[in-house]
Amino acid sequence: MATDPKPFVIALEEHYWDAELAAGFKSPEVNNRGLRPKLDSLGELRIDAMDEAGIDVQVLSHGAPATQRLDSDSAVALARRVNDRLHEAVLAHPGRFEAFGVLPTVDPLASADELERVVTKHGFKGAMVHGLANGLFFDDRRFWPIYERARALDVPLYLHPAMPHPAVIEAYYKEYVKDFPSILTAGWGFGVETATQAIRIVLSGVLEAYPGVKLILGHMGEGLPFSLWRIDQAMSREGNRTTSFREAFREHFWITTSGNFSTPALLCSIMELGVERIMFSVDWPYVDNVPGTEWMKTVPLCTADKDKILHGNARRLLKM
Ligand code: GRE
Ligand code: ZN
Repeated sequence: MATDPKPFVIALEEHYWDAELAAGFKSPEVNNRGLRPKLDSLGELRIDAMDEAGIDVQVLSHGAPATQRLDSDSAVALARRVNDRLHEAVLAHPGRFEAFGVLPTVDPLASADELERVVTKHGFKGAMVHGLANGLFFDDRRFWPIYERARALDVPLYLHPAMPHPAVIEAYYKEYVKDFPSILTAGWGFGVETATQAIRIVLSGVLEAYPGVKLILGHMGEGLPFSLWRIDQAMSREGNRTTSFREAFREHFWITTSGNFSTPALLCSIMELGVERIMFSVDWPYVDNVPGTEWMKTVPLCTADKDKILHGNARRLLKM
């Protein structure tokens, strides 16, 4: 019996660490799990792990918090160096890597210019921002020039989580951090804060100001597809400004499967957003590649829909 040919696979939440930028990072998760060699690799180790799982292309992005906790003027020059080195890695492995850049969000206008530089000069596919930018949610008006430029360039901004705000850790999580450190990250804290970030962006008016803005959420939309009906219904109740949350979310957001290989969550997301809005990703090296591509073989979708998720939607959104 003929077996299906291996599908072409693009994954777009795949992290690395730049040695200079990451020199100041403290990540118990990376240390405890021995992830550093994988994060450091932009060559053989990484490509072997892609090949083992049948992943053809990784769209590379820096690991959290990337450049979102830099608070001095030197952030602009550092972000440029990080992006230039990433560009070298992409050039060194033709066909295997693409890139999302880092932005020095402490300076929003310089961030807009850096986005334009990496897209037009380096061929980057957009940029990723990680969690709160020095304590500010990304809907803050100071960041709107970044949305304006992303729209002008027609590239997406990927909203990735980072360590939650210290006041949130103190109020919500601290008793559990010692025994369950992942409550702060992939276990819960990351998703709640990033979903909040997305909700605030929809409510802020930035999407009406720049109607073509395209945003990506990882982790199967950080729970928002499951909650979309309820958020939309509640935001439409008397006393709220008139808005269609659901419509705005469906128009501006794409989601990836990074770190969330759940068939029920995928089917819910398809029902809420449509299969065109969902793109395969792993979240390597925080999550292993093989369980991701093996999971996709089991999802109850036709080949045409799987192909959209595995490569077609990414090709269209990222113009690959
Ligand atoms: C992730 O990208 O998923 C991630 C981090 C940092 C810690 C844990 C984690 O970037 O899952
Ligand atoms: Zn990630």
